[in-house]
Amino acid sequence: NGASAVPPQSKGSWTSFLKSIASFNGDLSSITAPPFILSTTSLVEYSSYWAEHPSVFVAPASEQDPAKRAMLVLKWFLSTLKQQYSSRNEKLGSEKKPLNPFLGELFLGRWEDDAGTTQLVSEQVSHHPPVTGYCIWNRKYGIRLQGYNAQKASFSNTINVKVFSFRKCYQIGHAIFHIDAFSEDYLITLPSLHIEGLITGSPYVELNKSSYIQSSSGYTARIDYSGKGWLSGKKNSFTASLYPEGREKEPIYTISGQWTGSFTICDAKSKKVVDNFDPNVTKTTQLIVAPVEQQDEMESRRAWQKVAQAISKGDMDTTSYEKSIIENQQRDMRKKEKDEGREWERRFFTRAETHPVFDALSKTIGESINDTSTNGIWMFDPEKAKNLRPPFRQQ
Ligand code: HCR
Repeated sequence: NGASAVPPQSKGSWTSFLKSIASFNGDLSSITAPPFILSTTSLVEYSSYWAEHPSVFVAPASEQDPAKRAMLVLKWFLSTLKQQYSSRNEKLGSEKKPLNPFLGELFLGRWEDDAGTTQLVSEQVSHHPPVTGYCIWNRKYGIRLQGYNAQKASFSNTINVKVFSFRKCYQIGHAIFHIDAFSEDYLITLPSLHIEGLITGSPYVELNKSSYIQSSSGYTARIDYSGKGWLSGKKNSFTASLYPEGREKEPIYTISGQWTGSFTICDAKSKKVVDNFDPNVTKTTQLIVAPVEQQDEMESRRAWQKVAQAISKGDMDTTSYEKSIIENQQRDMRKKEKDEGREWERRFFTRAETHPVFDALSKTIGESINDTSTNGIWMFDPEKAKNLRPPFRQQ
């Protein structure tokens, strides 16, 4: 309705913020934003959105039929979208600017529910450019998701009140979903997104274009996103289809609906509904994170504790003071590493020369690895995960 969510005292700083992003191309973290739009959560925590429904995450492992299994992987992927892209609006009223993780920042946790224990390791593997690596696994079901991502933002150059948007925030990176029992891999590409609602101070994410899931068992899933469905007129609409690789015209399953609402999965031939999902009905499982006092110094909530407290109080002086302590420490560490001719040793990830799984699956869907935008190819190293502290040790 055009009503502004910008608090009266922040009107001026919001306008300068919009101006600075309009004339800017690149890394969002370097822009100063007014306090009302700052989040107390670091981007390294966002990896947890992948598995907030652990039972949906592990379901493919129990399906014997390869086509149905690929459909269940697609269903799980679609089930994560609301958490990934709209849960923050629901909780906080709008998208906020997340804390920009420092190199080596960690976010560790686990989910305990009907699916058993599902574990999460998320690590900031690069600061310039910002890249987050993650691995989520459930030993009982032999399921593992690993990936890393960076964002590349570009902005429209003119502030045109009607169409101003923080455009084309491409997500660079990918995820690999692995099922032990069938030695199967699924390459998942990420949808590109843009931010709407900036003018009124209530930014939110819209997904656009398409994303894919390619399986090593020979199935391709394609998901097409549209802001308002051209058939239903509803926001956050999408259509998806699952087909044998190279035979897009012969779908086995078709899916349509809203990623923030319900969607139905149909058998493409009989048109019968075979499954459905509603993120508003299926409860999420709460992630268990160690109390801050027991966390490692590099763990996100411990490291950012004072900054987060200051942001919550709206105390900008303390926010910048506490932030600069972290930044200075980081600068000193980088200098020391440079002087000693070494690089920061990532706690759980290792830089690789090639990515055989990606290379094997990416051709059909026209993806290529962009290792300069992500400061390398990042692989989770299970050996390093043996060092997880007791409650999080590999199960
Ligand atoms: C774009 C975004 C930061 C990146 C976030 C990512 C891509 C991170 C990886 C997760 O798996 C998926 C994911 C979900 C988020 O929706 C996405 C964020 C949405 C907004 C945020 C911007 C940097 C926020 C800008 C807000 C400013 C303009 C006030």
